[in-house]
Amino acid sequence: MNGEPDLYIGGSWRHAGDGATRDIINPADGSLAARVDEATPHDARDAVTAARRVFDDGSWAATPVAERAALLDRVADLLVRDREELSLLETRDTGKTLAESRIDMDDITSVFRYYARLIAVQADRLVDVGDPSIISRVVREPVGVCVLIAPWNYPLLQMSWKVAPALAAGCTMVVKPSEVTPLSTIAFTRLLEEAGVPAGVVNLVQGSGATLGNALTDTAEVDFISFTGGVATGRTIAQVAAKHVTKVALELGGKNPHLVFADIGTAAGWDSAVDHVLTGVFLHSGQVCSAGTRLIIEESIADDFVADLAARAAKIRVGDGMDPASETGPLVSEQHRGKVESYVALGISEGATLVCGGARPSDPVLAKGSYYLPTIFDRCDRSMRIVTEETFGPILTVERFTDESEAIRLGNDTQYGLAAGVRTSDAGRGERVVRALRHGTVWLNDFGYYTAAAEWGGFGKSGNGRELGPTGLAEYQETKHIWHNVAPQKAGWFKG
Ligand code: TXE
Repeated sequence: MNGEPDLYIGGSWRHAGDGATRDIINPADGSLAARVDEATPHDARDAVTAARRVFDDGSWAATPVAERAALLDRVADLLVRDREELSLLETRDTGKTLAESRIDMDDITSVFRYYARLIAVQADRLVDVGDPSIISRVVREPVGVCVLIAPWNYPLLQMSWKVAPALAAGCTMVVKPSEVTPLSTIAFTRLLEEAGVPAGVVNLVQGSGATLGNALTDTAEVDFISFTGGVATGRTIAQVAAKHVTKVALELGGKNPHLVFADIGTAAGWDSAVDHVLTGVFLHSGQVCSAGTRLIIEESIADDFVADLAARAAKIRVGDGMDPASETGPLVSEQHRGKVESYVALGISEGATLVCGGARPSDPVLAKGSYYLPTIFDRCDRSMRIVTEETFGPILTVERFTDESEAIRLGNDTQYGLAAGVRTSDAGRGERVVRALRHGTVWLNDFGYYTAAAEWGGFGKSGNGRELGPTGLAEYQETKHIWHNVAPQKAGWFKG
């Protein structure tokens, strides 16, 4: 970063093989946030080979779990120490508010602590085969060399969901952050080195996915690819991986419904529902894979609810994430703002009713950044691409229903299935609806929360595999059944 080497391969820091660099832009004002090394495919292949070599020598996988757990705890301690520095980098790189970056860092710390605890207590499973001379047990072993590819919306958070269980399991890995937002991952890799991660266990390359993708994925040296990003890239990675029958886990975003029933009841219930719908979609300017971008609301309350939402949305303070007064920051890049603007134009042309937003902020102070106003489209339906496609921006669409079954049908009528929210004061209805929704996470009378101990991932085109929780560790492990006969006899099948 800024002259220091940024690629970490086989335990050494180095510049890109061809000396290339990339300018990282601060989306809050278009300024240069940092200049970083841009890896070549050759660098990426070196990183994979380094990870392979270290995995194959067996020493890391053979490290006692107590030592690996202690290492994860040391990483967590250093994350606490460097919380502010990492948060500032994350905000400068992504544009998200500093308050959000600090929450990210706390969450990352808890992910490392969680996997330190989980790996320390994970036990082999004994299987009773009904024969006292047979010891049958199922053990867990590291899956091998992992390629971990993260996106730009939660750069270090998404990466930590992969790195922590991979380290806990005893894997080696190549880490590739998004080329748009590599800064926190570079700093984090230095932190891993300081914590004592052995050379070659974690290798870092950054650069364009299109350029490095094949070197990282089209190879038999890799055992597992964990990817978070867009559907198109996920599909490409899965296709390339299939050539080598490489295991793949994909988290590919969502188009997440938030179902609001008329029985939300009291004034407090109403205010809480408005507040959660608002936060669920406009936090981080909608650049959240689980953002509640589709409000699906009971017809009888829709007009009043949308009016309240629009009034609140218009008051959201959009601004530089470094300014404590800002409630949400810019979009991650000019290019991404262009995509969001094209979706707004599409929504208008498709006949949706623009209720608020639909423009850049007029404040001249924000003119140099990639800002966009919270935007609501009412009177939407499933024929509109604005309702079916992930815009990944601050855009809420509103659809209306008249009964519970229609609400469920609309909530499930998506190619994705990452997350959904339900608001009702009727507990029975709440339980019925959450069970009927085909999404990886469903919040009932809440929205957006997660914990390191519970699985995260999607149904449908939101991907496959799970992160976090025990399953998030199992992804990085192979199971092996060991059948040990302590009193061998003849097999006795062939008589000759
Ligand atoms: O993501 P990409 P993009 C969605 C969101 C967004 C869209 C596209 O809708 O508008 O995806 O975003 C690396 N082989 N999400 O284009 O390309 C790339 O370098 C290997 C949802 O920015 O999927 C980066 O590190 N890697 C999402 C990572 O893939 C490749 C979060 C993600 O980039 C590659 C972000 C290749 N061929 C966007 N091509 C979520 N699930 O939360 C690219 N990459």
